[in-house]
Amino acid sequence: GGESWALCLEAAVTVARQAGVVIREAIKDEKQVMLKSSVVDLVTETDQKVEKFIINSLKQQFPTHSFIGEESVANGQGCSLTDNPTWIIDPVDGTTNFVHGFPFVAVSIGLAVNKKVEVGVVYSCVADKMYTAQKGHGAFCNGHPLKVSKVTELSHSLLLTEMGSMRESESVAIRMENIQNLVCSPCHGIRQLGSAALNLCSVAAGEADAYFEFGIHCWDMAAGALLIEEAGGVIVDTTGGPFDLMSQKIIAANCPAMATSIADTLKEVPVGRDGIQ
Ligand code: LIP
Repeated sequence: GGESWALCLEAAVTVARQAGVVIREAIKDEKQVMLKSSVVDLVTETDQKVEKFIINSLKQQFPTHSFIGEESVANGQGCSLTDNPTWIIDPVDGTTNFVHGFPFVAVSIGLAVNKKVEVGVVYSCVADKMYTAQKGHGAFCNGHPLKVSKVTELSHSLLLTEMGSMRESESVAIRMENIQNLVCSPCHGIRQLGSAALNLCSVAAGEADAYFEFGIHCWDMAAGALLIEEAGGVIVDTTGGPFDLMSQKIIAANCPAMATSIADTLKEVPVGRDGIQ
């Protein structure tokens, strides 16, 4: 029931803050960079160490729960979302930023129950901003309530997106075309800051009006998607249809009209599906 998810929120905040301290210290140091799916898909010892720390800590408190962690999945562990309470964890969202010392990095922790996200925590480590949400209880940053912006016209919007780490020229070409069409639509501007989780927090906070991306993963968006909804925004698929956490794509917007305008403009980039080997 609601009571126990509040305890989970508390546990997630505590562990995210502890993880954030480690990341905030390590961002100043020399990093050993390793590669995952491509030469621009990076991982460091910090990602792996922090993920182990988060999972061990939550497992101790919630031994019956399931876990999906970005680096565990990269190491061959499962990524299947069942109805069992499942923690969906990105230890360092914005690993490329982390490697370069660009200060937009976050810990993202979501808890899905019956495949619906009940708890979401995103900790922006360098800025020391703790974003929290529990389904039905609102979204907050350092305890202050969040509210999406009131802009309804694409022509008045500030948008966020990312190129991601899929660099096959066909897929990059569609991404560039999407950006071109939105810029020419026109919109006020498009930004790419390198952290999907923090992009979602910015839309939840009303600092940007929408965010879209093709090629992200459930751990990048689980927590942030709840923050958007609890701040009064909407999450849909890039086609404008219902959002699917495992679909590797998302439009997060301040209002349905904004989401529709973006969906109508976007051309689909072929992506895979989380949870399929
Ligand atoms: C990354 C994101 C980045 C996005 C990528 C990727 P990671 O997460 O935050 O902004 O474009 O799709 O998922 O690998 O740094 O945790």
